Amino acid sequence: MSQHLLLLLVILAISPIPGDSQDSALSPTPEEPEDLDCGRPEPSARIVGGSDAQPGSWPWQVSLQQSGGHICGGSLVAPSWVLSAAHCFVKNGTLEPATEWSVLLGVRSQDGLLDGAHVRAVAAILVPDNYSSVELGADLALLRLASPAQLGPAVRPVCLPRASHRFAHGAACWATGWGDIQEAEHLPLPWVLQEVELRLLGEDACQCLYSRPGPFNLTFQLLPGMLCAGYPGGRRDTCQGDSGGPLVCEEGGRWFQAGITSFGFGCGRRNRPGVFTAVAPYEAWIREQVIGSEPGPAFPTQSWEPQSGPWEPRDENCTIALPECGKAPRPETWPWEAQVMVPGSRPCHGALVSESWVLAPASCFLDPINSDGPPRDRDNWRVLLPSRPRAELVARLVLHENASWDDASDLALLQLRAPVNLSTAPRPVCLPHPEHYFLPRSRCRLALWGRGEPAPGPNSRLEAELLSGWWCHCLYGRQGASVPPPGDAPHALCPAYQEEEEAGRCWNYSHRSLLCQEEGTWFLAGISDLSSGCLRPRVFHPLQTHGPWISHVTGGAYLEDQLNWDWGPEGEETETRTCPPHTEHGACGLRPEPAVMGVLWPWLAEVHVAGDRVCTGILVAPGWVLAATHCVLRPGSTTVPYVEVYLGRAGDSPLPQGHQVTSAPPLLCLTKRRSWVLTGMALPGSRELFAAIGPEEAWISQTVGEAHFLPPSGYPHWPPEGSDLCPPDMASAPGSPQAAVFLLLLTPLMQG
Ligand code: 4AZ
Repeated sequence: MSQHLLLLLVILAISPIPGDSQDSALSPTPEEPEDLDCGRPEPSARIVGGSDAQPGSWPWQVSLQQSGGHICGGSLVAPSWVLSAAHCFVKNGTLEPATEWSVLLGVRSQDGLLDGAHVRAVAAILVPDNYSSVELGADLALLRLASPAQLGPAVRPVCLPRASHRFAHGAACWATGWGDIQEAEHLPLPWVLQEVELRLLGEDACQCLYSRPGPFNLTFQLLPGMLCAGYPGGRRDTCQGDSGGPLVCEEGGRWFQAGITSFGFGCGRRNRPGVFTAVAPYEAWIREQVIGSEPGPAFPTQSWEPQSGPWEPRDENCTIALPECGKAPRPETWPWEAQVMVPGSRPCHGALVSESWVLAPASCFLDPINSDGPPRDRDNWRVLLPSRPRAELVARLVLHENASWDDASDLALLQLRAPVNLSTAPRPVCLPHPEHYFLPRSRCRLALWGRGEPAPGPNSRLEAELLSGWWCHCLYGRQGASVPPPGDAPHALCPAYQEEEEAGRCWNYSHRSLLCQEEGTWFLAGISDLSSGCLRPRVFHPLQTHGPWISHVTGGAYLEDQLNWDWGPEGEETETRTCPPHTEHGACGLRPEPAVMGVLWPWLAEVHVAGDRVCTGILVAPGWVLAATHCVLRPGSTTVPYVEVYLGRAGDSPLPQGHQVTSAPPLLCLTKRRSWVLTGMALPGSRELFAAIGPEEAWISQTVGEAHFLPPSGYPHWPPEGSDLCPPDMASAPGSPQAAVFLLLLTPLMQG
């Protein structure tokens, strides 16, 4: 503060006697006699990435309130008139009554009123006839106050631009408001007015950014009467609650309102600048509404001659900011890989999510005996990052509030004592926004997470492919549960991957993270504690639900918009679905769509009989495989030979030499609800004739207990035309031969 005063005195001392030029810039121009002084804060006197405004610096800023709560911003343009956004007042196509609103003037902090602060009732709300929704423009409103505002140091009107006014592209302007400071994060107490410097973007530059699909695969057409301000790299922006507030630019010592905060895709996102209603094109509409009002708003002429010609330097037309996160030059080394070294325990693997923060499982730091708090010797903790000469010190540990009882929230954030310079390495991983939809078949990898150990061999960074959301949800979900559509956070992510063949048993490492790639950029998509034993596929908890918490704690993690919306030939999978019937062990008859990584038919079993014959079995319950009698028994023989059953590899590994395939595959049919039903077993020696399985229901149920039979209503509908599955006359024909089947009870076979 003292420095500022000093600077002011020096300038006054050395500036020439106040000259004509300065005076003319500050006073009303001759063509426009103004009786209302505008756009000048007293000289002494939801924004994302902004800072607290000084008292009195934005004296036209008002808060529009309903029932005593802040809803939108606005700007005082004349003693009895406030300019704001139409969408603040129009709900479901109808204008809300003016009596519900009040206007708070002359405030900086919403919880305590300063000198000059006062409230006015609203007499009328005026909205252009052609306003319908924010994306279609004309998002402005004029509020006539029930009585004029008291002008003073804390309450002054802003200048409005004439229709001919041109604001230079690239000009540094300011947005102000009490809106959210990040997506889904309100301005904290004491609600001090926020200000942020934003650059005006040219129409072409803005249209170019919004032509690239954003959240929900949306693009947006910028219309006349709109303008954009912000940065291709994002981070500084307006947000929810700032709507209706002003975007002002200083010209010739006066502040002109260039825009009204209207909307945007999210807040502070890369390549998603804020969209504002341009004020200048609405000069005529504003003048028409305030006719007869004395004094009305001031429209001073622009103090400099707008040059003719394009406003936009050519090379600025389409500057797309590239992601700063998630780039890995070689997938063998992750530049965000962080190892947290806590004395006395094994290293804990986490991921760098910003210059100063590492995300890791909270379970690494929770003391199982003294669960009240994390270990106290944090001074001795170290974080190892790639390409850093020395280990980093840890300043703070923030545990997720549900960390100790919810595996999906087993997360902690560690703040480094000093931020690291981001380069090729270390570089943070990208985090998904809550609405991110990782497409089925996304290319992913499993990485070390928590107190994991590198898997032996070349598979230590396992490749994986994401299975469809429907399949994953239903496999572990409930019968009849509805599957979250793209855009709603999924409950689970299921990657398919090949475990090391020779192990034959599942990993015993504790945790893994799931990294998925979109257009060459890696996202941290999920985490898993792999506690689901040997179940395949293992479920990963999606990280996207934690984006807001991570943003809140770190204030600057790299959340990145979805980069890929290419569904491929399978088409969009947007229809809401419900899950098919379940056994107590999960869904039966579900087949991943599209088929991936060899798990084409997850219930198929290779039944090896007496070391040389092979036939197909069907997993009908955990521990039970159904096979045709003729496959297991030799004709005329009644002794059961030595039988081995291989699960989860049907068809994807070559058979050993000298084996013969004994029977045709069983007949499966697809039901309306997309589960597959075992309908028939091949008859001996035939590839076309099947014996119906239905009559065996009672026997199978009794023996197995847990097998699931579909009720008759769930019975197969015939697959689409052109499909050669399930010939109806054979599968359902009355009098078809009865299936002769064996049920094989499985016992685990240990491999050397
Ligand atoms: C809103 O919801 C809103 N980042 C306002 C501005 C922006 C986004 C949303 C621009 O009021």
